[in-house]
Amino acid sequence: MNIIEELLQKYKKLHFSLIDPDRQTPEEAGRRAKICEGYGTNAIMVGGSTVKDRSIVYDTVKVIKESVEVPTILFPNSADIIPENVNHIFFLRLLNSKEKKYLIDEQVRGTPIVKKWNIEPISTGYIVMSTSKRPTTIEKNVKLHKIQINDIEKAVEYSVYAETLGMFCVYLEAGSDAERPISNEMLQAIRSEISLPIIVGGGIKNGDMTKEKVDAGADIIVNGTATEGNIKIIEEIVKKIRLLTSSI
Ligand code: 1GP
Repeated sequence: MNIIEELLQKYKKLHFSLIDPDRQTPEEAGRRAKICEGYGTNAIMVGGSTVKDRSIVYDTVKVIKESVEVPTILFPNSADIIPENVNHIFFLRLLNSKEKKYLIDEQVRGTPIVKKWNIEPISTGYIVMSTSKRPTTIEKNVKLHKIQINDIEKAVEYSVYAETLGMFCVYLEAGSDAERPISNEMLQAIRSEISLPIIVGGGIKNGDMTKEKVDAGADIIVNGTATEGNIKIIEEIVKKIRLLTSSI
């Protein structure tokens, strides 16, 4: 069992807090991770679309691991930032990327590093949705086969592809600080076609949105922006997830 299977078995639905090493000192990252852990988050993800400096990632992972007991999982944007001190990595393939780099090249470069340091890879079909007028950072940085908010069939196709390929989970990404998260209709359609764990992130701003996504089929909710600002939202969101899980 990988770390996410273990957590899902124990808690049924999960919350992950994403910390971008570029946005604060490692000490501050550790402090924020500890607050999120206090609210009941199940794992700390470390990563961001722009971080390039591997040593910052190393230091951030180090302080977070010293600060919290929940697992720390790397959420990389390239093979260059994989540090040897992380125990788990989202081994991502950005399925709707037009760039070979995000489909295979970074993964091939990352494999020997992951092997050498014995980092647990979590094979993830990463699907980036375009839900909002204002393009998100990832939409600006990667050439995508666009999946608009109503392109339900396309989103289902990519998700079923991930399952067919034998990936462990799909991560449905609306982009950091998206104006809107992925739609409930799209999520329900994907849920009805695949049995993989579904991670949903981007633009989830409160408990009500969280309930909608969990009801529509999400297994894991990710918050990033909230860790940098109104961190209290994470308390509300985790409480909602726990409440929903208690009735499963
Ligand atoms: C981004 O899905 C994450 O990769 C989190 O998004 O910053 O909108 O919470 P937010």
